[in-house]
Amino acid sequence: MKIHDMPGFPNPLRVRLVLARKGLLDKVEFVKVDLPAAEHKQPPFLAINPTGTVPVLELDDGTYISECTAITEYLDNLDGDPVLTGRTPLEKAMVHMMQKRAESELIDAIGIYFHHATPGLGDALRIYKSPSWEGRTAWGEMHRDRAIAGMRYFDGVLREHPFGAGDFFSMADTTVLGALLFAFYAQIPVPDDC
Ligand code: GTS
Repeated sequence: MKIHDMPGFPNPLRVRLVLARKGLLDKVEFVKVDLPAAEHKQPPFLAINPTGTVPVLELDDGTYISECTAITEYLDNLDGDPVLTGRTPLEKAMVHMMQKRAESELIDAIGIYFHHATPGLGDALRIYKSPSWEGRTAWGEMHRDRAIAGMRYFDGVLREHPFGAGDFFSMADTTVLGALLFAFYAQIPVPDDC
């Protein structure tokens, strides 16, 4: 298997955490995609993932799987022991729900802020993002507040439970951790009281 990604970036981290948890790190080859140079927006990469994002999992039969959640489900079920996506119907539902909350209220909100209210990844990507970041778009700024609200939400969750979806480390936690790395990059500090 190959993972097309950029080391040290937040969404790639989500899948690298899964690979580590599943003991699969030595089963994959990492292929670096140069995001600041907009390699992921060029035709060769768009042919493997039309949404132009990393990470992408490439299987030995030539199948490409994008979206961290889909990659996680595939990797988690490979050995018939799905520890990250839940074993029972209730666990699966809780992981799905909390992962989605972590995605929309944290990592996606931070991404919108980073790409639309800050210089983001630089000039090569400008045409794919907000044209007026110098004005720090209100839409982008709004998502900073949304991300902070998301941090407060997960702070409350983690005061009640050891992990994001209950009492075991799951895909919801990989999304929260990726989001916190992204928040660090984007300079959105976690509130002191969290
Ligand atoms: N929903 C996607 C997933 O789950 O894989 C999000 C993937 C994503 O946004 N990846 C970022 C990307 O490729 C990389 S990261 O910086 O967020 O880690 N962004 C490229 C772009 O131009 O938006």
